[in-house]
Amino acid sequence: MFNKNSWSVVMSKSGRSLAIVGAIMAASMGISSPAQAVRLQIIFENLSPTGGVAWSPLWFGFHDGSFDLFDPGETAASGLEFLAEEGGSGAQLSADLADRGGVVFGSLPSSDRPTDLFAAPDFFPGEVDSVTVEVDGNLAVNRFFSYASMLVPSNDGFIANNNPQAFQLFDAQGRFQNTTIAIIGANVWDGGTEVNDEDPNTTPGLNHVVGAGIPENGVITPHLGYSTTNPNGV
Ligand SMILES: [Ca+2]
Ligand SMILES: [Ca+2]
Ligand SMILES: [Ca+2]
Repeated sequence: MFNKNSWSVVMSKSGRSLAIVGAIMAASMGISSPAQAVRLQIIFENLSPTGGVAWSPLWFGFHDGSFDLFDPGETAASGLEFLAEEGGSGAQLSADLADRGGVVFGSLPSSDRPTDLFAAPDFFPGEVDSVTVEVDGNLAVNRFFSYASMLVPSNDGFIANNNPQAFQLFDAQGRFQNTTIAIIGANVWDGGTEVNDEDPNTTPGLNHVVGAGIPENGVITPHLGYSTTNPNGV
């Protein structure tokens, strides 16, 4: 179980601009000609310090640059809302991407390890796992990479790329671009869909009940970090 003092390390205001909480890397494992299938390894590492935050399985997808996961100041779409509130595999995001013609999408869970704080496919501090995917569609069209993951524990905290064209893993000719994405505390968003009461019953990673939580009816904003005055005392 987390305690308040330990898992506020990364999200404290003083640390938000400094702490690197995660990194995603994509490396080519087997390149053929640009028009053919490419095998990639996607690596997700939680760089939070001991006692820091965890992350739900990493959702990822490839698309033509038009698949925009969210906009700050706007209401979260249902697929992102579910991921931000419940974690999970991002199945609805994958379905949405498939509808838009994306060629590869999936979820990277973390392995069970003796050091895990509880049984979950979440990335606890220091954990690194990878998945191998084959991108066998039109690389020049499906060349942009997007990701999303829930902040654990939280009501509706998440990380994801706001700019759908921020990460171009293949250039216009389909040639692979080695990519590392560093994510810091200031890059964490609040989904605006659930009040941050940080009650264990509404907070995945604690004593969570799926679907529980107080509707926030808000918009996506930068996450301000864990509350230091919340009477529920996560
Ligand atoms: Ca694990
Ligand atoms: Ca956007
Ligand atoms: Ca919220």
